[in-house]
Amino acid sequence: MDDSHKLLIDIAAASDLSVLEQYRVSALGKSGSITALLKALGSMDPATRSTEGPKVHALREAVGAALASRKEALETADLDRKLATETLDLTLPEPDQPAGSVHPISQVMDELAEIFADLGFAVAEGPEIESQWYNFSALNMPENHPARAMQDTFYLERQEGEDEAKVLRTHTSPVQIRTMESNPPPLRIIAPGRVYRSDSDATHTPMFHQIEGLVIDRAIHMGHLKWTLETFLKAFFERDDIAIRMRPSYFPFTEPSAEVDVGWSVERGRRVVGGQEGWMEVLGSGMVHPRVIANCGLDPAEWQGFAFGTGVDRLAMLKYGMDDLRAFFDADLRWLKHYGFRFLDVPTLSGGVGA
Ligand code: 2NM
Repeated sequence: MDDSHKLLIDIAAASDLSVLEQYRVSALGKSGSITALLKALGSMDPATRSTEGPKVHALREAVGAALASRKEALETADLDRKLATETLDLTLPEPDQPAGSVHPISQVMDELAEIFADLGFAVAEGPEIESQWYNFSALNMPENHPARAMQDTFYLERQEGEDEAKVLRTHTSPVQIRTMESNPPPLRIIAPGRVYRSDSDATHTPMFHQIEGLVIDRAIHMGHLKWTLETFLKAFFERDDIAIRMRPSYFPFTEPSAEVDVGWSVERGRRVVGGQEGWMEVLGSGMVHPRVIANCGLDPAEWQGFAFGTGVDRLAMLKYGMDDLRAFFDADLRWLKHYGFRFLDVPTLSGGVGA
C-alpha cells in the first residue's frame, strides 16, 4: 500500500489538469494499476477475496475522491486566474470608423420580423433542402405542374435509400406546411428565408429571399387578408397614403387567389411607393386551398386561413431606391458602404422601422 500512498500524494500535488489526467489513466484506466488489482480479485479464492476485496475497493474510492477534489481545485484556480487577467474596458470609445455594416437584406428582414411581431406573427423556419412532398405535392402542385420542371427547379442527385430526389426549396411555403403539421391551430406565422430557382438575368438571381405569411383560424376571410397586407405595407414604407388593389389570380395552393398591387407616385423625379399615379405588383396571396389544409392533417370545414408571399430583395430595392438586383450579391464594399446600415440602427416600431 506504499505505492498507493505515494499516488494519493502525487494527485494532491498535480500541477495541472493534463498531469492529473495522466495519474487517472495510470491508476484507473484500462491498464491502470488499480484496475489490475480489481481484475486480480476475480481469480482469488473466496477467503482471500473477502479480506482483499474491501481494501482494493476502498483504495479505488480514495483515489477517485482525490482526483475529483484536485480537479475542482485546479479548475477554480484556472477561473480565478482568468478573472484576474482577462478584463474588458467597457468605457473605451467605439472605433471612429466601424469596420462593417448591415446588408440591406438583413435590415429589411429585421424590419419585416418587427412589423409582423407587432401583429402577433411568430417567425418560423425550415430546411433549404426539401423533399418534393413539402415543396410541391402538399401545396396542391401535381406531378405534372410546370413549376416542377427542370428549368425552374434545382434537383439534387437522388441519394441511396431515398425514393425521390430532393430539391432546393423554390419558395418558403414548405415551412408553412411543416408548421401546420406540428403545431395546433390557431396559427400566425411568417416564414422568411432563402429560396432557389434556376433563373439568372438582370432581374433574377438563382438565390433570392422570400417572406411568406400564414394565418389559420376559424372563420378567416379575405377581409382579414386585405387589412393585414395594408397595415403591413403602411408600416414597411412608413407612409399612410398606401393604396392597394387586389386582382383575381391563380396559385395552386390558394383559392381564391389574388395578386396585390400597390400605388406609386413620382416625387422629385423618382418613382416611390405611395399615392396612386400608377400600380405595381408587390405580393401574391389568397385563401389557403382546403386540400392544402387537409394535407396538413387539419379539417378544412373547421379551419381556414389566408397566406401571402413576396420577394424581400425587391421590397428592399423599392424602399431604399436600389436599381440593380445583382449588386445585392456582388459583395462590393463600395455598394455596401453606400447602402449598408449601421449595426446600431436596429428597426423598432416605436423608433421607425427604417431608422
Ligand atoms: C404566395 C402567394 C399565395 C402561400 C400559401 C401557403 C400555404 F402553405 F399556406 F399554402 N404558403 N404561402 C402563398 C399563397 C404564397 O406567394 C407569392
